[in-house]
Amino acid sequence: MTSNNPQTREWQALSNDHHLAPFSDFKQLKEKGPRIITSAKGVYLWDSEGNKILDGMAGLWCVAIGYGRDELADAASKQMRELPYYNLFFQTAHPPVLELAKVIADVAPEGMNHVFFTGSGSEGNDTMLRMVRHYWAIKGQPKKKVIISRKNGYHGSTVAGASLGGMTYMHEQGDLPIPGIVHIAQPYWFGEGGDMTPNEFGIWAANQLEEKILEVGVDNVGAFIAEPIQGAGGVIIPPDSYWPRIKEILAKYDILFVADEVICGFGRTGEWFGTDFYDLKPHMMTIAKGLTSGYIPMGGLIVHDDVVEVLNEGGDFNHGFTYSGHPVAAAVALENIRILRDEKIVERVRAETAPYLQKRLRELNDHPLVGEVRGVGLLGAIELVQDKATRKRYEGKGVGMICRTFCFENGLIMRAVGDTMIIAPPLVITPAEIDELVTKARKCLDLTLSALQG
Ligand code: PXG
Repeated sequence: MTSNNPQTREWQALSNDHHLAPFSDFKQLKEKGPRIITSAKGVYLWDSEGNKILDGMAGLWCVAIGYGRDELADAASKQMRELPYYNLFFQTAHPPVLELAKVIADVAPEGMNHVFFTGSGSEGNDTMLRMVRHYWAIKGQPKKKVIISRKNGYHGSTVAGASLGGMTYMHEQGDLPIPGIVHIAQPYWFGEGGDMTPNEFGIWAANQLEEKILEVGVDNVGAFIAEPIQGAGGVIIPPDSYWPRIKEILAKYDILFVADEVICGFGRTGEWFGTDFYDLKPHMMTIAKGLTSGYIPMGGLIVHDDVVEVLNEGGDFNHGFTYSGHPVAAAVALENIRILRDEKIVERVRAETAPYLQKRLRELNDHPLVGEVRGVGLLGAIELVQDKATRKRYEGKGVGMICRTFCFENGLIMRAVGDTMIIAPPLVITPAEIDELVTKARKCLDLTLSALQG
């Protein structure tokens, strides 16, 4: 992005000279220069050029209560003055982390009453891997080490997180996955369902779990991890048949089920957790993002009482981070959850804004470029295709990136995962703002189609 604004150019020069950005082509970013986001309020961002942009991605799926809530800033400032830091190692604790653990247990599904805090979702999943293996070792089954995960799932960017994730382009860098992590097919009917109906494909995809358990040997399998709805993989909503069949398989074999709730958690589906939405019964749930609305980094692992009972017999769990349960992050999370509850934001998503967004988004089905619109809660995906009937893509054209660029230029952040456009706006988005989002999305689809034809 070339700019005539000297301030923008100065920041871009700093980026060139000193900054290495996540998930970026460093050289290409130097040539283009990053867009500089300078402020935000509600569902809107402003960049250093003065553009106002509707943030259809809630930052990176995290800003649940919207930008600019003073209450969170005040909670952080108060906690920083009172107790800016203390650790939870060596048998100490502090009030905010204890109060937060209780509040999370209040909103979490039944039996999910204990929380191990981390600094991020990736660290939450690293914690999960070590805790699962520790759990089975305590139970006298130390061979149950293997974690089954899914292709194109996302579980973070640490060594364990990226290994658990099923992103091949991440595995290619750094010899991943690490041993003891295996992947099965994802329930992505639109992309991989072939001639099967969605429900036939859902059963097929779920059965891959059973096949993998039998192939690895149930005595070697510790856990299955999955996002209730894959986020970074492209807002993959499983066919209706998928989760019920997975539940049957999980009930049949003696393994743990870990729900990665980093995106679905804290209201995204219109329920507090994705596991509530699909009525799943996890043993552990990874959380982050919506826990603090992204105002400050924090993640964790919610653990079921049955698992904790076993862990209680295992002596020291030799694991933890300097910033596990950081008091300032805990104070911010407490205030964030207070707002979610007091303002009935999750209820509003369920009753009002999710049905409205889903209805309005589906109007885009009539667009010539659109092969499918799907969504749940405040999650949505729009598949861009050359041929609706056969679900054939525009090969090699980078249609998703073309559309994403038009969105940016027209004041809307909508992400592209390949040729799938995805949205996950702040949970406080209003019906009028949803209208604006859909109007802008349609305009950008039109511009993309014209660019392809021109
Ligand atoms: N699990 C899930 C389901 C996630 O979406 C993580 C774990 C890792 O969380 P941390 O806090 O360590 O980043 C995530 C993170 C994308 C994108 O491209 C998504 C995430 C992170 C970065 C990029 O959509 N999700």
